[in-house]
Amino acid sequence: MTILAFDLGASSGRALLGRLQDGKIEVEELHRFSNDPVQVGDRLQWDILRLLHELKQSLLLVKHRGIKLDSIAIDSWAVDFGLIGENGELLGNPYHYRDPHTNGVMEKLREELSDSVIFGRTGIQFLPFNTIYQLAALKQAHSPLLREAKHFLMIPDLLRYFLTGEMYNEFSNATTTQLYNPLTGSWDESLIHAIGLSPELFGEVVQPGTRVGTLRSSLCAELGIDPVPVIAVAEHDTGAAVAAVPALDRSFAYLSCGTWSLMGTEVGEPVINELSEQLNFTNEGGAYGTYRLLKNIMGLWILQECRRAWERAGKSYSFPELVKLAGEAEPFAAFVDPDDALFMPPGDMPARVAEYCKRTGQHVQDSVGAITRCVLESLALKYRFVLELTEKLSGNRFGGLHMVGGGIQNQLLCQWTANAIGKPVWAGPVEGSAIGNMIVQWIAGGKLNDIWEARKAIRDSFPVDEYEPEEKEAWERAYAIFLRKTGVA
Ligand code: ADP
Ligand code: LRH
Repeated sequence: MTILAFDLGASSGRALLGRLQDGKIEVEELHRFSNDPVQVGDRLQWDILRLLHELKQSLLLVKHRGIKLDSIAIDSWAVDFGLIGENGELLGNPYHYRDPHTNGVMEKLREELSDSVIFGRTGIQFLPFNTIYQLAALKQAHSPLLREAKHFLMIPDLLRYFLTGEMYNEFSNATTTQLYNPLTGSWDESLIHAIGLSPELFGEVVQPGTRVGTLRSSLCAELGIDPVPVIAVAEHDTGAAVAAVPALDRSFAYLSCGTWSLMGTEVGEPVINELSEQLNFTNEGGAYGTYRLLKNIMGLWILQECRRAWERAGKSYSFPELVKLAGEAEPFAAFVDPDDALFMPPGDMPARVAEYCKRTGQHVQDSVGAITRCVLESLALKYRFVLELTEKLSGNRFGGLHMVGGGIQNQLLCQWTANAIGKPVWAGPVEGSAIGNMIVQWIAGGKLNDIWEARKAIRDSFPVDEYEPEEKEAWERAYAIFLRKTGVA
């Protein structure tokens, strides 16, 4: 009984095999590949066909191993999409959410429609790259894509369509568009009209756990494989990651730590009120009637871009090397607000960190260790800030923080997070999204009863590393300086 999870993050994709026996989960990494966006002239786009190629390579690896699959599912980063034309073909490469074509679009639409209308109808935080602003940007630019488009598919919907030939919009990802109304349980036609589009573009929304097709016969013939059922899971990677948090308590705080840091708590229904709007929290849909009351924090993207900048300058560092250098650098020398707009687009991130510090009357040394330390300490301190907001908004006090995702391999960041929040951090599993993808496949296949049984199985199957807070006073003082220097409030 083997299943396959494709988990596509903004920095890398992976195919993992999963097996479940006697309440224990075993995962095996079958294939890992980088996910490299491509700059084409002024546009930043995803190389979607390469991703499809990597999915096919994974299916071939399964075949060569002689493994019979029970089901397959895909999850990926949110908000991005492809448009399908009349003849069923993809129109153009999907834009990357960091493409600058959305610059200024959110601000304009917020003015026209008002925040309380947009947030009240969707419960989704204002982020400049939300799908609604990407589509509005295309509309304003009179994009020929929109003139020809017949179907709107989010990235996993699109790849799933390539694999099965069937088109569905999966719920967890649909909510991240800021065009889905969780109160009516359907696409919000008034918002769709407000950006000048037709609701017909948007298809049937299916819940995580729905069987949405089988590998199409042409693909099976091309690869020489048997048809396999394809399941729609919580196809938003953050939804999948939170489903995999091995919490014992029903009220828990999490940090999904990868390219982005997504921090919040799980709730039974969307929290749409003045405070959540004012704090710009989001209510993303999850599996089995759950919502993620959370906030995006810029995350390890900043470090990924620093690493790329150093690489362009001819100096290559692995993440463990960067962590080591950060550990040797001077503590609390300078702080940035990771969520400053300066850090959103790709570019020379070390220079931007230095620019931010200069602008706020600080100085960061021009060394790899100093810059990495500044970024990681600032992230840990921002986590404290957002955790406190989560407590305020949810009315819960959390005994600690669950961390999942690739970023937990950075043990220094886990320890500094524990230090900053003054509470224990429970780190694991690393492959949260892929495991969350798998448990929905198993629940759909009747192998697990529900998400709580699944969370117990995860807890019993994967190590969780505990980090106790240290150097509390030094971090308390650092937090006060962080707030003062960055103006985070
Ligand atoms: P995404 O799914 O968004 O592509 P991941 O969950 O794979 O991201 O996490 C990627 C991040 O994890 C990297 O940007 C890096 O900061 C961190 N990371 C990965 N491997 C290591 C490692 N060996 N040591 C420290 N940090 C790591
Ligand atoms: C994390 C993530 C996050 C979104 C962003 C676009 O991979 O899905 O939840 O906000 O990518």
